Amino acid sequence: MYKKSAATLASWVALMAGSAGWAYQVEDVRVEWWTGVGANQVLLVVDFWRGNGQSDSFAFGYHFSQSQITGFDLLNAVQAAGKGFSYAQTSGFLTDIWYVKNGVVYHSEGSWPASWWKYALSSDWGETWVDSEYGAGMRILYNGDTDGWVALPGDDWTSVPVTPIVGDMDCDGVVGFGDINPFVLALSNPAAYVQAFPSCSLYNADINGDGAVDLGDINPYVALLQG
Ligand SMILES: [Ca+2]
Ligand SMILES: [Ca+2]
Repeated sequence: MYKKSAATLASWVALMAGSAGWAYQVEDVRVEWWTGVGANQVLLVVDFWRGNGQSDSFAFGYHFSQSQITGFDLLNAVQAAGKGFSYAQTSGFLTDIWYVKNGVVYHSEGSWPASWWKYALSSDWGETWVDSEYGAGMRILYNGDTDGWVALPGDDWTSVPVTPIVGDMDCDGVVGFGDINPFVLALSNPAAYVQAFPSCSLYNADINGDGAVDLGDINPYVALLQG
């Protein structure tokens, strides 16, 4: 069954080979869940770092109706959703972020000078970042903006958050031919996948976004490659 699926996927990807100019759309990002109501949408990307791959990066979506929000408004809204995300701050400086998913607790503490949370801003859904020049209370987000937090060692001033991408199974930042075999491996033998791609996230194979990686993700993956 897996071989057949892989062959089907390969044929779809062959069709799309040659298409160039891949730029992140909001649909490309593996968003844990959305909260809020309104026509405007922004993303919060949290990278717990551990080598800066996708394995411990998560994105959260927020809908709102007001014209603008602050970085802290976004953090508070995602925390208020009560779905496993929480953070702590002292005097306006973010110190800790936690995320609990499927019983696994992701947590990083910024404890200067050993470690710190960098605040980065994006206007292309987390494909490219600029370091924020101000704190989350002064940062203003509009529809289409993305905020990112990445936990860094104290001597790292340059790394930026890694945005988790749906279907990017070799975590090179794009979805393409090279992702098919890792996708099949992730479904058929998750432990072997994690061992082979330690900096990647098994959850990138959760194409239908139901929290599980299983056979139900095959058809959505074909559709994703097709689209
Ligand atoms: Ca890829
Ligand atoms: Ca799934």
